[in-house]
Amino acid sequence: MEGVIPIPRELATRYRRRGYWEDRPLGEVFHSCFLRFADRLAVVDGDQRWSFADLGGGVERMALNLMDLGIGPLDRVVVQLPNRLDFVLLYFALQRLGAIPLLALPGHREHEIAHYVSFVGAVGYAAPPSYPGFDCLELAARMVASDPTLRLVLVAGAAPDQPGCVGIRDLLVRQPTATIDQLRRLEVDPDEPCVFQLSGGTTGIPKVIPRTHNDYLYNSRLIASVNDIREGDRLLVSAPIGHNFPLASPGIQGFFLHGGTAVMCPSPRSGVALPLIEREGVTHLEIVPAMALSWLDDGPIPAHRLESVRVINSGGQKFQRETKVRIEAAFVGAKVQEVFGMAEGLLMITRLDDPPEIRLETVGRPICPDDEVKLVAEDGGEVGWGEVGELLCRGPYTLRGYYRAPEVNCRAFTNDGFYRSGDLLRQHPSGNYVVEGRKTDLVNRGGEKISAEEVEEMLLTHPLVANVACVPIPDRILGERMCAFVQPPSGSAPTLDQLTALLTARGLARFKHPERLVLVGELPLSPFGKVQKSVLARRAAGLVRDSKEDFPN
Ligand code: J2J
Repeated sequence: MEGVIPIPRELATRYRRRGYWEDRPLGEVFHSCFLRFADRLAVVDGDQRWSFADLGGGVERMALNLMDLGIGPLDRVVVQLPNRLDFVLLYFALQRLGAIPLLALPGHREHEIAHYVSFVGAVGYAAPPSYPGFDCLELAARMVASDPTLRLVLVAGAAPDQPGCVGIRDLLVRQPTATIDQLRRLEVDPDEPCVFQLSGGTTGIPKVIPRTHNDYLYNSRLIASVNDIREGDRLLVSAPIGHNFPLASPGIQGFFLHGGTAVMCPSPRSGVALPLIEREGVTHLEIVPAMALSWLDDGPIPAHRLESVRVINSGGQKFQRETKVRIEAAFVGAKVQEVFGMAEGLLMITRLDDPPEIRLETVGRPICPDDEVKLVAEDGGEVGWGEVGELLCRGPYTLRGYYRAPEVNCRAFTNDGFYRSGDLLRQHPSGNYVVEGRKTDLVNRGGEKISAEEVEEMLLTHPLVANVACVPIPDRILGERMCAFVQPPSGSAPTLDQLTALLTARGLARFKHPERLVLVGELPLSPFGKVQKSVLARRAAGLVRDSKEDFPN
């Protein structure tokens, strides 16, 4: 596909020879899975309980109806659905067709959605009628009117009377005219992208990550194989389902490959998640540290019967050892298994049989023997054993370039195709890795990455902002929030509310808004005239300590 950089032939041959790449489209593999585990429970969503037979039937019917609507291989559909059964049905139906879902987040707003729709040339947009404070259908109507490529709006629940709108559930009841034979004859190339993930990138709006059928299936198969998934196991899907972690690492893909059940959790809050774990006998959690911290904060976790939980996968953000110990004490019998992952590909994970100290202190090690990992210094040379360096990686499920982003790719990849992660790691004496920090200019808010540059660009358009630099400010629960250091023009200064109003009017996702404003006469500059963000980050950290400020969650 134009705009996608393939893995070079020699490496591809090696990955095939070693059996990593199966050359089967994802839709076909999961179709077999649904048949194989037909009588097991696949999805729990509130009162709805779907077996794999139900799911397989639903996915097939939906795929046929989408075919009637003209969706086929390589068509892009921007999917912005919550953690509900509709997502699962639509995702696997699109896979069956070889179409490419771009997985947006429920928190995204017009700025992000409109960009992704036009950037990838989407033919469809799937969303609920609205999210709090955001009318998805109104945006859809405007996008359909202005974008000749976008022609289909797939709405969770019943279809409203609006041009181009179809209810996702209607696709289960309509009688399709396309046939299963036609579906089977669709040519889906497993080297093509099966999904577009979004980067936690640092340059402007997050970049689009093409993951191929071959690499994405391998990703899920391999990480599921070290996740102790047994017959009857159940995964709580509590982070936004489109994220690489709950979708594929191992996520619902990894669980379905083993006939396990996905329990849809509509909110990560303890009041929702803990009763659901108890009711459904959940065995595996996938959480970001902020979730663990807020559950511990909310009160006595042992008030719930949670002994069904065996594995707590945590990723997305640095997880303090002490919090791991506290969460293991609250979930008696469960082990924290840390995942260091990225939508770009590489996965490291601690092994459940690693000695406890190693499991608690490190983020694990890569999952594939052909994951090539280097830690490098500023000059590009590898650092000595045990020293901190930037993580570079390539391998059978790591991208070689962002979609249609040649300039960014020149910076984000080495000439020999290693992805520069921006993460600073060191190797632990055990051989596992430890995360020490990052080089990149982003804020990690409860696992959600926010590009400082994207927000700064927008803030600079405010008349009361002469210059601005956004940096992380530490937060007890979320890890980090965004703090904007603003240099106003002489004589007047903006308030945080005024800046928030601008960002809201520009349609920027709410989770990206700075939550703290510091006015400065001048931003600190390096001798080369670059804003010294490290100085500002230290000041921001100092502000928290001085005021003992505790942000509301
Ligand atoms: C510290 N930082 C971490 C960890 C990711 C599984 C788990 C997480 C993600 C994810 C994912 C970290 N400790 N354990 O896709 O499949 C930070 C690093 C990394 C960035 C990637 C998965 N685990 N990180 O978080 O694409 O900085 O993926 O480069 O959202 O999160 O972010 P993202």
